[in-house]
Amino acid sequence: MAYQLLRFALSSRHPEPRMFRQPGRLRDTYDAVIIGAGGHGLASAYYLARDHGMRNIAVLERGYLGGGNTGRNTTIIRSNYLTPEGVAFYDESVRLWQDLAADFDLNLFYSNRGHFTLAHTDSAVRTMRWRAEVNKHLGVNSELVGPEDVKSACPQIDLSCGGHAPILGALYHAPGAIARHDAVAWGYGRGADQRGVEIHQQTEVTGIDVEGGKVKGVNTSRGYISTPKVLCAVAGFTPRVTHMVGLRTPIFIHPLQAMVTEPMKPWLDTILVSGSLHIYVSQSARGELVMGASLDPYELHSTRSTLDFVEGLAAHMLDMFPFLSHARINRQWAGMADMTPDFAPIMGKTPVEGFYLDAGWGTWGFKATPVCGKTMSYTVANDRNHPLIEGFGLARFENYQLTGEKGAASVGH
Ligand code: PYC
Repeated sequence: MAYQLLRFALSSRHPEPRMFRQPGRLRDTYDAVIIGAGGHGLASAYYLARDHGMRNIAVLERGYLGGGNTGRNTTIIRSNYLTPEGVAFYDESVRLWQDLAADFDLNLFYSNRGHFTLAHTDSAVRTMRWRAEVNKHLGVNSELVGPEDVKSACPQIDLSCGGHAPILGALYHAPGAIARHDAVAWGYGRGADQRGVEIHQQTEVTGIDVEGGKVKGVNTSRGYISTPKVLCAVAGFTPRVTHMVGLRTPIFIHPLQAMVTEPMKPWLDTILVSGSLHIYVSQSARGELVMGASLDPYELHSTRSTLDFVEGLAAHMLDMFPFLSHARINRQWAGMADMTPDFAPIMGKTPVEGFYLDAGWGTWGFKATPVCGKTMSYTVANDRNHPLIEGFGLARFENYQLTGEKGAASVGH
């Protein structure tokens, strides 16, 4: 049996269909170029083709599809934000997430878990109450709950957190979910490809041609392309691309690390977040505990991992779950987060005609993948900002009209 299986696997008579084509040569001209084949870039390409009939599009990726922050995050999906703009935007994303597997005909392992943001201080309880009220006002299912509700959802937790950070309450957000992150990029990539979009991996954008304040084309490691529209969706690399068109943004890049344990039997049904202990954790379909913490506290363009991070996060995990003291860490990794001063993204049109930004995704970008695709495709196709992204324009930093979401970041950064 094993031999037959091996023969079948190695035989060229039953080739596995590829998820997407590998287009050959770059064309000389496209109606739009998207820089970045991560979730956001591919989702924008997918909806441009599906909803706006724009198919002559190239997605250019310096590395490989989904190899940036799309494949490096901890897959949390939620809409329990603090500002009305944020709540409406992420709520639409949660709605889109729920139909995505059917749209793609691909299992995304979307799993609705419920999401607890733990409060260990009186002021954290106040913030959770505030978020719950804003959420409820906008029709989003969030409520302030007590420590006993946390214990009943997660009996393994030590509510005293080692005696030094007792849990006083939590913001409970029933729609909180997780999904398989790579599959999201594959689903959008395949859907875009089937509609005629070309995805060119290993193709670096080296410059953007702007004349008279308008985009004319892009220089790439494989030649020049003429195009009137360029969408920049390159989380972690945004300043390098905006520099090419002479735009300044207030984005700073910080590494964000994560790690997983060895697989274990399912025991953690919910998503738990603790701002004071700097932890977010869920258990994946494979049984691994997927964990992250705060940003590294320095600016750095690097995806290297550190022992410091494992030690700090493991110590805080043991405050909550002492029984994990023998759990082994299987992998750790890092991504690069585009941090903005108000912890909200930067989206939409820019002062350079034909240059659109989907940036500033800090530590909150994965959950927004579908709604970014929807709103950025609308914005690029119509050359008009989608109403849901009005609060996220670049000009807000000059007009002092910030969209302050720091209180809704998963942990204190
Ligand atoms: O904003 O939900 C979030 C998040 C999870 C991990 C990092 N940020």
